[in-house]
Amino acid sequence: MAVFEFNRAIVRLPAESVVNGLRAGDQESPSFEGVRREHAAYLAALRTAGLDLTILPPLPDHPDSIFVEDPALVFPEGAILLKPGAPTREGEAAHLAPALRDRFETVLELPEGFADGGDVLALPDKVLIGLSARTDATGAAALIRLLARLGYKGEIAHTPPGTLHLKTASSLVDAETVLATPALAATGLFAGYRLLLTPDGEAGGANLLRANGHILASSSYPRTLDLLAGTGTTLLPLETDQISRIDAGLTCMSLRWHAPIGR
Ligand code: CIR
Repeated sequence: MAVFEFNRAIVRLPAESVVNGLRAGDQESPSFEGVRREHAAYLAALRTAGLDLTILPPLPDHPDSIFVEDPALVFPEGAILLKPGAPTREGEAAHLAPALRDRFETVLELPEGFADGGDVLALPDKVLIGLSARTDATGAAALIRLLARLGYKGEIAHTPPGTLHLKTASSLVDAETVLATPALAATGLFAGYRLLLTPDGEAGGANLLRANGHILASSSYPRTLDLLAGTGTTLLPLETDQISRIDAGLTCMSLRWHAPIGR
């Protein structure tokens, strides 16, 4: 499966309420201007990587709604509306549904349980689904059945305690290589893949976005950027200081897929 060749993405502009976004710790809130600046740079980087963007309007009643990756999954074969595991994010999938139905002939819906898109890592040979505080076993099992309808093999993964999402701690770098935190890599999850480990103190750098020949990566983790310099991709370092205050990284702000020419 082609997992980082994309020509389309859906994103959503931040509302001012983004400053109240969920966070597991007691970090200071981001500023709206700061989030807007980081988000704008992110959209520019997606365009640089060759993606055509659909930009949805802000949703003031949903502070975390810029993180469109969590309420849905998209593949060339179809989309899946999920049930985010945080109660305050429950309404977000319904707001994404019209844009997905316009763009995909097949839009499936998770029938039971909870699953966040941030827990779903598509690898070339399978789709990993991390169990977390947001994704439960019922949701993961239901998701595996839906993935099979789209032609994908889903597999459950166990994420270390305290990890928000599977993709907080791991990312696909190329068809054979995964970047992961040492704690997640130690679970043996990525057997068969070449592993790059985030350096000490840089676990936050594990979330990056490979898109075509580009990698969008956080500029807060210089040694992780050094590791990626040898990957033959064009690095696009982005500031994440503001969004990281509400536990967000670079994958979560877009839904990306490869659409056939003309669609
Ligand atoms: C949340 O806790 O749901 C948001 N503040 C951050 C979501 C980040 N999503 C992601 O990494 N996929």
